[in-house]
Amino acid sequence: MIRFNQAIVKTPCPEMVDGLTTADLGKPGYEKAIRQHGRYVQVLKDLGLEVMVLPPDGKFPDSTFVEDTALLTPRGAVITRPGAPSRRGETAAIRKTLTGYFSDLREINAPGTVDAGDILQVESHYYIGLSERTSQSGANQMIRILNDWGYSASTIPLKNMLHLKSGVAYLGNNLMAVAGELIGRPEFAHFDQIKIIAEESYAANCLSINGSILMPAGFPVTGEAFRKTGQPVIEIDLSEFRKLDGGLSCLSLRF
Ligand code: CIR
Repeated sequence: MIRFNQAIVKTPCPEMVDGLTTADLGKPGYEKAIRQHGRYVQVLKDLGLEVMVLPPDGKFPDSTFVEDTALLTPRGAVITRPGAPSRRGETAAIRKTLTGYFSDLREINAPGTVDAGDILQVESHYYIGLSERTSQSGANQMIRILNDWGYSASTIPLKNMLHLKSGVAYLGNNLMAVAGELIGRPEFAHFDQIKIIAEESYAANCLSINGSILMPAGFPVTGEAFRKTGQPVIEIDLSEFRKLDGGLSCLSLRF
Protein backbone atom coordinates (compact mmCIF):
# COMPACT_ATOMS: atom_id res chain seq x y z
CA MET A 1 0.00 0.00 0.00
CA ILE A 2 1.23 3.51 -0.80
CA ARG A 3 1.19 5.35 2.53
CA PHE A 4 1.27 9.04 3.27
CA ASN A 5 0.87 10.91 6.55
CA GLN A 6 1.10 14.52 5.47
CA ALA A 7 0.25 16.76 2.55
CA ILE A 8 0.92 20.34 1.59
CA VAL A 9 -1.58 22.23 -0.56
CA LYS A 10 -1.98 25.86 -1.54
CA THR A 11 -5.31 27.63 -1.82
CA PRO A 12 -5.92 28.93 -5.36
CA CYS A 13 -5.65 32.70 -5.77
CA PRO A 14 -8.24 34.74 -7.73
CA GLU A 15 -5.51 35.33 -10.36
CA MET A 16 -5.63 31.62 -11.17
CA VAL A 17 -8.09 32.46 -13.92
CA ASP A 18 -5.08 33.80 -15.84
CA GLY A 19 -2.93 30.71 -15.26
CA LEU A 20 -0.97 28.97 -18.01
CA THR A 21 -3.01 26.70 -20.20
CA THR A 22 -3.17 24.87 -23.50
CA ALA A 23 -6.60 23.35 -22.80
CA ASP A 24 -9.35 24.90 -24.84
CA LEU A 25 -11.92 24.65 -22.06
CA GLY A 26 -12.47 28.29 -21.16
CA LYS A 27 -11.53 30.23 -18.04
CA PRO A 28 -11.92 28.57 -14.66
CA GLY A 29 -14.52 29.89 -12.25
CA TYR A 30 -12.75 30.98 -9.08
CA GLU A 31 -15.52 30.26 -6.58
CA LYS A 32 -16.07 26.85 -8.06
CA ALA A 33 -12.33 26.14 -7.96
CA ILE A 34 -12.26 27.07 -4.28
CA ARG A 35 -15.08 24.62 -3.58
CA GLN A 36 -13.37 21.85 -5.54
CA HIS A 37 -10.10 22.53 -3.75
CA GLY A 38 -11.87 22.41 -0.39
CA ARG A 39 -13.29 19.00 -1.18
CA TYR A 40 -9.83 17.79 -2.32
CA VAL A 41 -8.40 18.83 1.05
CA GLN A 42 -11.26 17.14 2.89
CA VAL A 43 -10.69 13.88 1.00
CA LEU A 44 -7.00 13.90 2.00
CA LYS A 45 -7.99 14.51 5.62
CA ASP A 46 -10.54 11.71 5.50
CA LEU A 47 -7.75 9.38 4.34
CA GLY A 48 -5.83 10.21 7.50
CA LEU A 49 -3.42 12.84 6.21
CA GLU A 50 -2.52 15.95 8.13
CA VAL A 51 -2.90 18.73 5.57
CA MET A 52 -0.93 21.97 5.70
CA VAL A 53 -2.84 24.59 3.70
CA LEU A 54 -0.65 27.42 2.43
CA PRO A 55 -2.29 30.81 1.81
CA PRO A 56 -3.02 31.94 -1.77
CA ASP A 57 -0.39 34.02 -3.54
CA GLY A 58 -1.73 36.32 -6.26
CA LYS A 59 1.76 36.94 -7.65
CA PHE A 60 1.72 33.41 -9.04
CA PRO A 61 -1.52 32.40 -10.83
CA ASP A 62 -0.41 28.74 -11.08
CA SER A 63 0.84 28.41 -7.52
CA THR A 64 -2.00 26.12 -6.43
CA PHE A 65 -0.20 23.40 -8.45
CA VAL A 66 2.32 22.86 -5.65
CA GLU A 67 3.42 19.45 -6.85
CA ASP A 68 5.64 21.00 -9.50
CA THR A 69 7.75 22.96 -7.03
CA ALA A 70 9.37 20.15 -5.04
CA LEU A 71 10.12 16.46 -4.98
CA LEU A 72 9.63 14.89 -1.56
CA THR A 73 11.29 11.58 -0.70
CA PRO A 74 11.71 9.72 2.59
CA ARG A 75 15.39 10.76 2.63
CA GLY A 76 15.11 14.41 1.67
CA ALA A 77 13.43 17.00 -0.50
CA VAL A 78 14.47 18.79 -3.68
CA ILE A 79 13.24 22.27 -4.54
CA THR A 80 12.77 22.36 -8.30
CA ARG A 81 13.39 25.14 -10.78
CA PRO A 82 10.10 25.25 -12.73
CA GLY A 83 10.35 25.32 -16.48
CA ALA A 84 7.82 28.13 -16.98
CA PRO A 85 9.46 31.48 -16.10
CA SER A 86 6.18 32.76 -14.62
CA ARG A 87 6.26 29.92 -12.09
CA ARG A 88 9.87 30.14 -10.96
CA GLY A 89 9.17 32.33 -7.94
CA GLU A 90 6.69 29.80 -6.54
CA THR A 91 9.51 27.84 -4.95
CA ALA A 92 10.35 30.46 -2.29
CA ALA A 93 7.19 29.79 -0.26
CA ILE A 94 7.59 26.04 -0.61
CA ARG A 95 11.23 26.18 0.49
CA LYS A 96 10.21 28.01 3.66
CA THR A 97 7.54 25.41 4.40
CA LEU A 98 9.74 22.39 3.72
CA THR A 99 12.55 23.63 5.98
CA GLY A 100 10.32 22.69 8.88
CA TYR A 101 9.94 19.10 7.68
CA PHE A 102 13.18 18.11 5.90
CA SER A 103 16.75 18.40 7.19
CA ASP A 104 18.25 17.45 3.81
CA LEU A 105 16.86 20.04 1.43
CA ARG A 106 18.53 20.33 -1.99
CA GLU A 107 17.73 22.36 -5.09
CA ILE A 108 17.92 22.34 -8.87
CA ASN A 109 20.17 25.06 -10.24
CA ALA A 110 20.16 27.13 -13.44
CA PRO A 111 20.21 26.52 -16.28
CA GLY A 112 18.47 23.22 -15.44
CA THR A 113 14.71 23.15 -15.09
CA VAL A 114 12.45 20.57 -13.48
CA ASP A 115 8.70 20.49 -12.84
CA ALA A 116 8.10 17.71 -10.35
CA GLY A 117 4.89 16.85 -12.21
CA ASP A 118 7.41 15.15 -14.48
CA ILE A 119 8.59 12.80 -11.73
CA LEU A 120 6.89 9.51 -10.99
CA GLN A 121 8.00 7.48 -7.99
CA VAL A 122 7.69 3.71 -8.16
CA GLU A 123 9.01 2.24 -4.91
CA SER A 124 12.72 3.22 -4.90
CA HIS A 125 12.89 4.21 -8.57
CA TYR A 126 12.09 7.61 -10.00
CA TYR A 127 11.04 8.13 -13.63
CA ILE A 128 11.74 11.63 -14.90
CA GLY A 129 9.94 12.92 -17.98
CA LEU A 130 11.91 15.15 -20.31
CA SER A 131 9.36 17.74 -21.39
CA GLU A 132 9.08 21.38 -22.30
CA ARG A 133 9.32 22.03 -18.55
CA THR A 134 12.01 19.55 -17.50
CA SER A 135 15.37 19.78 -19.24
CA GLN A 136 18.13 17.20 -19.56
CA SER A 137 20.34 19.32 -17.29
CA GLY A 138 17.62 19.53 -14.65
CA ALA A 139 16.98 15.81 -14.89
CA ASN A 140 20.71 15.05 -14.55
CA GLN A 141 20.90 17.13 -11.38
CA MET A 142 17.84 15.37 -10.00
CA ILE A 143 19.28 11.94 -10.81
CA ARG A 144 22.55 12.78 -9.01
CA ILE A 145 20.64 13.84 -5.90
CA LEU A 146 18.41 10.75 -5.96
CA ASN A 147 21.44 8.49 -6.44
CA ASP A 148 23.08 10.19 -3.47
CA TRP A 149 20.10 9.12 -1.40
CA GLY A 150 20.33 5.54 -2.66
CA TYR A 151 17.47 5.73 -5.18
CA SER A 152 17.65 4.84 -8.87
CA ALA A 153 16.28 7.12 -11.58
CA SER A 154 15.87 7.24 -15.34
CA THR A 155 14.50 9.61 -17.95
CA ILE A 156 11.57 9.24 -20.33
CA PRO A 157 11.45 11.64 -23.29
CA LEU A 158 7.94 13.03 -23.88
CA LYS A 159 6.53 14.25 -27.16
CA ASN A 160 3.20 15.93 -26.46
CA MET A 161 2.38 15.65 -22.80
CA LEU A 162 2.73 18.61 -20.47
CA HIS A 163 4.15 16.41 -17.71
CA LEU A 164 5.01 12.74 -17.32
CA LYS A 165 2.29 12.38 -14.71
CA SER A 166 -0.27 13.84 -17.11
CA GLY A 167 -0.22 10.32 -18.55
CA VAL A 168 0.85 7.83 -15.92
CA ALA A 169 0.24 6.94 -12.28
CA TYR A 170 1.56 4.13 -10.09
CA LEU A 171 -1.18 2.43 -8.09
CA GLY A 172 0.99 0.01 -6.09
CA ASN A 173 1.32 -3.75 -6.51
CA ASN A 174 3.17 -3.39 -9.84
CA LEU A 175 0.07 -1.72 -11.37
CA MET A 176 0.17 1.39 -13.52
CA ALA A 177 -2.47 3.54 -15.18
CA VAL A 178 -1.13 4.74 -18.53
CA ALA A 179 -2.53 6.99 -21.25
CA GLY A 180 -1.72 8.52 -24.61
CA GLU A 181 1.88 8.41 -25.79
CA LEU A 182 2.90 6.39 -22.73
CA ILE A 183 0.85 3.35 -23.76
CA GLY A 184 3.18 0.72 -25.16
CA ARG A 185 6.38 2.40 -23.98
CA PRO A 186 9.13 -0.14 -23.27
CA GLU A 187 10.06 1.62 -20.02
CA PHE A 188 6.76 0.48 -18.50
CA ALA A 189 6.47 -2.91 -20.21
CA HIS A 190 7.20 -4.85 -17.00
CA PHE A 191 4.22 -3.35 -15.15
CA ASP A 192 0.64 -4.57 -15.13
CA GLN A 193 -1.26 -1.78 -16.83
CA ILE A 194 -4.66 -0.16 -16.94
CA LYS A 195 -4.74 1.52 -20.35
CA ILE A 196 -6.83 4.66 -20.23
CA ILE A 197 -8.98 5.29 -23.31
CA ALA A 198 -8.21 8.48 -25.25
CA GLU A 199 -11.48 10.22 -24.28
CA GLU A 200 -10.61 9.79 -20.59
CA SER A 201 -6.87 10.50 -20.65
CA TYR A 202 -7.25 13.26 -18.02
CA ALA A 203 -8.05 10.48 -15.52
CA ALA A 204 -4.56 9.00 -15.90
CA ASN A 205 -3.46 11.61 -13.41
CA CYS A 206 -4.75 9.89 -10.30
CA LEU A 207 -3.29 8.89 -6.94
CA SER A 208 -3.23 5.85 -4.74
CA ILE A 209 -3.23 7.04 -1.13
CA ASN A 210 -3.50 4.85 1.94
CA GLY A 211 -5.41 2.13 0.11
CA SER A 212 -7.80 4.29 -1.92
CA ILE A 213 -7.61 5.53 -5.48
CA LEU A 214 -8.36 9.22 -5.96
CA MET A 215 -9.44 10.16 -9.46
CA PRO A 216 -11.14 13.08 -11.18
CA ALA A 217 -14.92 12.80 -11.50
CA GLY A 218 -16.53 12.19 -14.87
CA PHE A 219 -14.53 9.30 -16.35
CA PRO A 220 -16.78 6.24 -16.03
CA VAL A 221 -14.74 3.72 -18.03
CA THR A 222 -11.60 4.44 -16.04
CA GLY A 223 -13.56 4.49 -12.79
CA GLU A 224 -14.86 1.01 -13.53
CA ALA A 225 -11.34 -0.27 -14.28
CA PHE A 226 -10.05 1.25 -11.04
CA ARG A 227 -12.86 -0.30 -9.00
CA LYS A 228 -11.86 -3.72 -10.33
CA THR A 229 -8.53 -3.38 -8.49
CA GLY A 230 -10.48 -3.82 -5.25
CA GLN A 231 -9.32 -0.45 -3.90
CA PRO A 232 -12.08 2.00 -2.97
CA VAL A 233 -12.29 4.75 -5.62
CA ILE A 234 -12.92 8.35 -4.61
CA GLU A 235 -13.93 10.78 -7.35
CA ILE A 236 -13.27 14.51 -7.04
CA ASP A 237 -14.64 17.10 -9.44
CA LEU A 238 -11.63 19.05 -10.71
CA SER A 239 -13.16 20.68 -13.79
CA GLU A 240 -11.79 24.15 -12.98
CA PHE A 241 -8.21 22.91 -12.58
CA ARG A 242 -8.44 20.89 -15.77
CA LYS A 243 -9.06 24.16 -17.61
CA LEU A 244 -5.49 25.06 -16.57
CA ASP A 245 -3.97 21.70 -17.56
CA GLY A 246 -3.82 20.83 -13.86
CA GLY A 247 -4.42 17.28 -12.75
CA LEU A 248 -5.32 15.72 -9.43
CA SER A 249 -1.77 15.04 -8.27
CA CYS A 250 -0.57 18.58 -9.08
CA LEU A 251 -2.65 20.02 -6.25
CA SER A 252 -0.62 18.49 -3.42
CA LEU A 253 2.76 17.43 -2.16
CA ARG A 254 2.49 14.22 -0.21
CA PHE A 255 4.93 12.60 2.21
C1 CIR B 1 1.06 24.97 -15.76
O1 CIR B 1 0.92 25.02 -16.99
O2 CIR B 1 2.15 24.97 -15.22
C2 CIR B 1 -0.18 24.90 -14.90
N1 CIR B 1 -1.23 25.63 -15.52
C3 CIR B 1 -0.60 23.47 -14.68
C4 CIR B 1 0.41 22.66 -13.95
C5 CIR B 1 -0.05 21.27 -13.73
N2 CIR B 1 0.87 20.55 -12.94
C6 CIR B 1 1.11 19.26 -13.10
O3 CIR B 1 0.61 18.64 -14.05
N3 CIR B 1 1.97 18.70 -12.25
